[in-house]
Amino acid sequence: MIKKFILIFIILSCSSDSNTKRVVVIISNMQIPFVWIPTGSFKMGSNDLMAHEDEQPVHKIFLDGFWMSETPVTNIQFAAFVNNSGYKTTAEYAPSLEQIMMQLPPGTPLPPKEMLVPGSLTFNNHSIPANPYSDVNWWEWSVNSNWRHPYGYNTSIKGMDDHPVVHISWFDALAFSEWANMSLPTEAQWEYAAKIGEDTNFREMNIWQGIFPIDNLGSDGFKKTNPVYAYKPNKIGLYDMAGNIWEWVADWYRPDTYSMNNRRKNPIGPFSSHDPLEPNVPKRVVRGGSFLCSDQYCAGYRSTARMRTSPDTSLEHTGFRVVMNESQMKKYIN
Ligand SMILES: [Ca+2]
Repeated sequence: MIKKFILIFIILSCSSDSNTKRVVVIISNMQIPFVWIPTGSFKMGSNDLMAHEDEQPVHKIFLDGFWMSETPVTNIQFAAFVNNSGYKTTAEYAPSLEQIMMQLPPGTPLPPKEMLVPGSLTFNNHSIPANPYSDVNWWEWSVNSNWRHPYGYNTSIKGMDDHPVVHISWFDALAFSEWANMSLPTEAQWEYAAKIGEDTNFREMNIWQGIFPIDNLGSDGFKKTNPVYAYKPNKIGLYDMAGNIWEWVADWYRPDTYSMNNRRKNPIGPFSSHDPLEPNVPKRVVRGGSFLCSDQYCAGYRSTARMRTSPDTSLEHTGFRVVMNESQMKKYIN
């Protein structure tokens, strides 16, 4: 598997003041920088005023050290994967009627034919302010939108090599990570990396300013995604752990995950999903918030905030990053 790659392992930096270890792995002539997240423990979840019930109870977790990609996977990195493997993303296939109906409550009328074509979900500006109890839907089915064409077939990612890849389903993220002999972070790994590096620059991130979802003021410099090195890293050297895009993690979503047994060390999450709001739809967790998160609405950029999405859903604000344990990294060294 690994032999198909051109492998080079470079240690770029090892800063004595921050103890940050950073390496760059090259796969198929594409670079992925990684940061070492040291073995340790942390308190997962939050009792803050803004915390939701699914962020509780706060509980102590022990994690073995791991390598985490310094940034979300970018367009140029994902392109290397696609060019090497011929992989087609979920959004590039027409969904079957069966796939759609599986996710809808029994008795739902058949969807119109225009739904059964390749496409993805894009954000649609609205004229009605949102609140957590509103049923305003700001997502629309965008025919022929996918990671190469984020807003329909006539749009492209030209000039966006260093933006995070989006319109990525959980299956797409998993396919990339398996191709590269890497993994998706567990939810615990993701939160640990976010908290251990939680920084003084908390407000320096790409989220939504203005009334959501009406006025996207872009006063942080970006109305959509940002290049992954546009903002400062957190204290451990990771970029975009808050804002920019939601990031898939490996775990199934359940609101009561933190009350489950066997969460003391290296937890991998529940074995199945349950979302009380959509019990027919299995969902995986996404973390980190996106350029669509506002202070008034989701505040999903908080390091403990949890969101969930069906694994075959792709959206213009969702991508991923990857991790490796020590043995996975050793395969690149040897
Ligand atoms: Ca913004």
